[in-house]
Amino acid sequence: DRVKIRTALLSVSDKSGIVELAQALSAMGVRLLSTGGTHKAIAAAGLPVTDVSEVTGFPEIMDGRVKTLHPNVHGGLLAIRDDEDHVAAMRQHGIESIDLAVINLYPFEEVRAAGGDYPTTVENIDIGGPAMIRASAKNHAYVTVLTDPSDYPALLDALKADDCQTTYALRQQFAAKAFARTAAYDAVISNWFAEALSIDMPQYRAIGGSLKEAMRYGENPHQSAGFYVTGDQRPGVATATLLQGKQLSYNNINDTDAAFELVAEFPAEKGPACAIIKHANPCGVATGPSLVEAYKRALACDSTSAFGGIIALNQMLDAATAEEIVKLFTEVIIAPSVSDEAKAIIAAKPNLRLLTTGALPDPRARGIVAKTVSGGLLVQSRDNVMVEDLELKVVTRRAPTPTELEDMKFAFKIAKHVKSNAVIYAKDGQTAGIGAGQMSRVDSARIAALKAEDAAKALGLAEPLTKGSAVASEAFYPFADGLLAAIAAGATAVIQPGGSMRDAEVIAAADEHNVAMVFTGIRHFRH
Ligand code: 93A
Repeated sequence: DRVKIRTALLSVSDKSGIVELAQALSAMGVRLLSTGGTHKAIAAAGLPVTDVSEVTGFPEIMDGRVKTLHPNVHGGLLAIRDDEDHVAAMRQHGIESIDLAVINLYPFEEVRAAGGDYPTTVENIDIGGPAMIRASAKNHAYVTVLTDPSDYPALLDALKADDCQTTYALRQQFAAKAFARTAAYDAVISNWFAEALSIDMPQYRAIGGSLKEAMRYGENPHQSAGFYVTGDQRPGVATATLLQGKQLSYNNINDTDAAFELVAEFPAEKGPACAIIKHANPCGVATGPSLVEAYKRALACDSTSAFGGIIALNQMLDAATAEEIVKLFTEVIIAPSVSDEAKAIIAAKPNLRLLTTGALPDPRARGIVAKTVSGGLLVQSRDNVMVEDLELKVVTRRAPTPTELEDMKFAFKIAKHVKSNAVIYAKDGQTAGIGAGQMSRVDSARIAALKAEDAAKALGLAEPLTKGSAVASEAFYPFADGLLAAIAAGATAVIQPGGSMRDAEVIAAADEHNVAMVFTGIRHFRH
């Protein structure tokens, strides 16, 4: 199963390590073939290298669009070395075997991330590179394919240890990596089209991305994990800059995403907002006259759970807010930006991860979300509905007051980001209690009320903030019991999708308690 490397084709956009690799291969007697730029780099180091156009008998044409797309290259990569017909074809057409292909692709991902214009981005779709990678990987019985400069040392170690030969196992491993690379590359191209054309239909987009980083572990230490980026330029955890602190863990990334997507529901120009997240659910969300007030009000909702949480801010982290945040143990802060003063304050907590994104993502943007199921992926368009865009229908005798209406909308925005069943009490732009992830809506209502009572005790308030609050339910009340639990906690206004068989019963219960209720017509399941 061992194959001796006699001829290698090197064609790389990322030229890091290529000269050193070429040098080592050359020293072992390997004949080097190479494309224009790579050839130049290797030849400049004084190494013997043959231009691939000598192999093809064809110059590179069309600005390099066609340089390696030729039977002499692909025949050399694809030939089955011990098949009589293949060998005869090679002899007849003067095709020579290529045993090693070292290829990395046009930097489509980088050009896209840098905001390259449409024609530049298109020009960076590599055609010949993936073709050679796939040909080599298919023919891994004979051919070794390298697609990642970080694998060069491993290859050289193997060659040096074994008379310039690779084992089948190693070639298989590199082939697997090669197909992962070309699949990821094409997925990113597909994602780019989807974004450029505002497409979220699955039939027009491949699901996937390229590996940004392998993490030390997943949700639990015994699970392995990786962070794949789709290349979407949406400001958020995938494109953020880590200003300080350790690499984010799997759970950090998940929670930080939840936090930032939630706070993005509050545009900066409408005033400061803060969301604190634990285990992908908010434990407090608030707006405020200043950012520090918004933070304090968010924290007040459930300061116990906020310990070790993730904080998302909808505007620049300032010094006053930073001073408050460092008083409590926090895992991650994510914000569009940070002032120099605030940065210095956060620096006193070197383990606190600080991420900046440059901007807030657009909550109305199209996009997709996916989750795995056994043997498959479930994909859907993202929930990009905002309560401001909905026609709210008053269904009770009493209409909400303007203040109640504001609190209703605030609570419903948050309900969208809370695991079902979600019940959120809110008052004056501050969550009073959040009930998340219960199998029964009544339990979520009760838990949220209990949380509000605890908060009132902690804050020394005479009564919980649920008194006179608005309550949001992310899906309809199937029975009046969930609503009655909210009313018992002191809610005077209710926002919910409506659409239950028993809507009439639920409305009657609200009317009986002089509670104002609106239907949104839209639900926000989050399972
Ligand atoms: O333009 S291509 O799609 N057509 C080709 O025939 C081709 N052959 C290699 N791109 C092609 N390549 C790519 O060129 C490789 O994948 C590599 O990224 C790059 C190396 O070019 P150079 O050696 O000229 O820097």
